[in-house]
Amino acid sequence: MVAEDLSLPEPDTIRNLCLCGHTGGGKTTIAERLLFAAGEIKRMGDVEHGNTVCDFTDEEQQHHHSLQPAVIHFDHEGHHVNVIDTPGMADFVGHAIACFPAVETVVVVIDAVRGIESETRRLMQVATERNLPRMILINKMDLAEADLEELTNQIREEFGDICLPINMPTPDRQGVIDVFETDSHDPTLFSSAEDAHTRIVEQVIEVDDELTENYLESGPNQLDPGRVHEAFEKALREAHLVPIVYVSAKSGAGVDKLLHVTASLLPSPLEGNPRPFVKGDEPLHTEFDAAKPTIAHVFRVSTDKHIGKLGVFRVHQGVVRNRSELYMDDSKKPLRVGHVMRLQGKEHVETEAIGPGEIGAVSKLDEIHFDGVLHDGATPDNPPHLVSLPLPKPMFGLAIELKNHADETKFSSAIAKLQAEDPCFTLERIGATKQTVMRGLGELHLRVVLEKLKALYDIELDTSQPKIAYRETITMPAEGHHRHKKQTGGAGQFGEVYLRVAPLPDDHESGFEFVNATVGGSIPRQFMPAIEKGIRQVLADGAVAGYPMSGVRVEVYDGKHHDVDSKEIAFITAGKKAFLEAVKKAKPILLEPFVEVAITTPSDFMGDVSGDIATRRGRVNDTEMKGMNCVVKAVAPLGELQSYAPQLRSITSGAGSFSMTYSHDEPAPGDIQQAEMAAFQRHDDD
Ligand SMILES: Nc1nc2c(ncn2[C@@H]2O[C@H](COP(=O)(O)OP(=O)(O)OP(=O)(O)O)[C@@H](O)[C@H]2O)c(=O)[nH]1
Ligand SMILES: [Mg+2]
Repeated sequence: MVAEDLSLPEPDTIRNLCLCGHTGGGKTTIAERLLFAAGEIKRMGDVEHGNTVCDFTDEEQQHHHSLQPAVIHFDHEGHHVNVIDTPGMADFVGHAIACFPAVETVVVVIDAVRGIESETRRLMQVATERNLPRMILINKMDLAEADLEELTNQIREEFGDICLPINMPTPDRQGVIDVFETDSHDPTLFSSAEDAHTRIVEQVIEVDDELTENYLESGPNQLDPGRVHEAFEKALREAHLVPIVYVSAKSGAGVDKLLHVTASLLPSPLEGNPRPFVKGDEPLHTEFDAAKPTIAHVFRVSTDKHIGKLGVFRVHQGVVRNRSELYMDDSKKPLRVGHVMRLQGKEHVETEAIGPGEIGAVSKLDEIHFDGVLHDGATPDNPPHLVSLPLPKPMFGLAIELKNHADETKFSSAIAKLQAEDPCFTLERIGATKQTVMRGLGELHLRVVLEKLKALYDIELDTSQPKIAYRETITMPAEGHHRHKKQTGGAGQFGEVYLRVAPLPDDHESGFEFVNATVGGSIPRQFMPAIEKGIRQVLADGAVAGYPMSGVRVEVYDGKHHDVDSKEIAFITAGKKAFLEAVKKAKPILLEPFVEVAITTPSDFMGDVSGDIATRRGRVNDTEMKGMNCVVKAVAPLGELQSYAPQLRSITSGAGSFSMTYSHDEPAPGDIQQAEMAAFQRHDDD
């Protein structure tokens, strides 16, 4: 009833897909082509001219790349289709992954000439981990140099035999022939339509025992088409099938079939895998029913030049209505939802409501934030929540300082906005190095942040390479002692502590253990927290080089107190100094962070890339050949990779890319340790 009042699309007619994949594959051009084919735009823009629907920000038009997700929608064959065009560059891949909870199907776009690339692998894997049906779209089939047969084989080799063409390119590359719904005998560019048909039908029916039996008994022509269709959805849901389609966004070849596959075969919200919502500790099963309470997940927040903050959400249950009141997570006060809209790139079309299964946006709600849930009951203790899935951890850092210190307040509010928009961007003050450090996924990521700060907020920053965040630890057991005695006028201060320190194993959970091993009340129990506090101050500020210390077990085994003069402050000082003495005898060292890096490069540059990694104190563990490319996997110190992006570009003529994640800590080189400790000593003596 409600749905009819508001003329919302029925959930079974909705299709939500996310276009993702390595940069340059043509995602934005595909989105443009789909809008054109569906009659939403009269002329196709292109990325080079910066006039596409999806790459609408100044920064995107300047860089000729998508830097943030854009949502578009259109109707086709009676279906309402939402498509999210995501950025493919490794620096912005967090934005792409953040959109996954909003869709039923992840469409991984592969460039027909460049083939499988690093982000292709990463996105295929993340979609699998998140239990999302996948489709592979091979784009640029128009290019004569594209070996479509070889690429199809490589895809099957790398991602498994579950990857099967659902249509086949014609010999002239001007179109495609459906091979799933029809048993065509038309000529194809490679293999044959008959073979492709048999293979995909046999793969699909494997998920349905009865269909398989019928097939074995009476052959393919006796299968009930409705059941085969159901089996297709099941095969997608169970990751038993990843259909491959061939398209040229440029010439339009294969686009009609892509639209048909989207409307008739890809899962609707009702057919997709359910998203993992919870309420408290209980799983929450959402239903795509307009009459049920609202549950909408905010998967993106952006700032629009004209309308301010925009929250983009996917409705998982109920309806988000204009002029209604909704709650955000555990808020106690309702939010007034004033402007509900559908998005078409930068265009916002105001609408009465966004129904179950759909994607929409709200503006002018300051409280809205990334990964939050809009719902319609005040349940501050027990709000519905979507189980958050990990996004890439930002490791690339830049130390920053304001050019103009009067911008301080403006800067904090601008940073808060940028952080709300970008889940992979952080800003932290590092006590050990006394620096403020921005972190992102790569050099370009942070460059775009700096551009935005300048363009939108008129803030300029000086940047430098961040100092490395070393860590202190000890390497052998030792003992320390301190007697703190002070007599100033009236009451004095007295506390005496004997303690032992010992290294903890690397994988110790918190990296610190404090044990009271005193006997006979030499130090009354109530002073133990004071001793621990003194030790923790040293752990935070560093003992030998000014970096945080961890990996230490401390055992206080003896001491003395004084009935009148023993106070908390006396034991804080005694604990601190006894610990410092012990640490200095326990062969302290500095550890530095190591990262695992995966570098994708054309094979010609493999030797140069590996050689360069060795000069950065890195170790190559593995090299894998993938067609014309290879992936070099290595472990290297983070500090040596701080300016790796431009370096790799110059070694590989711009074709190399890399990603990195934290691995472990290792002792820093001896000369660095000595220099850091000497510098700290001087500073400490001042
Ligand atoms: N020949 C040919 N070129 C294409 C096709 N599709 C896209 N291109 C070109 O490929 C380049 C990259 O296209 P985009 O649409 O920006 O690629 P993208 O995947 O959105 O890239 P990112 O936003 O960086 O992730 C542009 O120069 C397009 O004109 C195609 O089907 N054939
Ligand atoms: Mg793009």
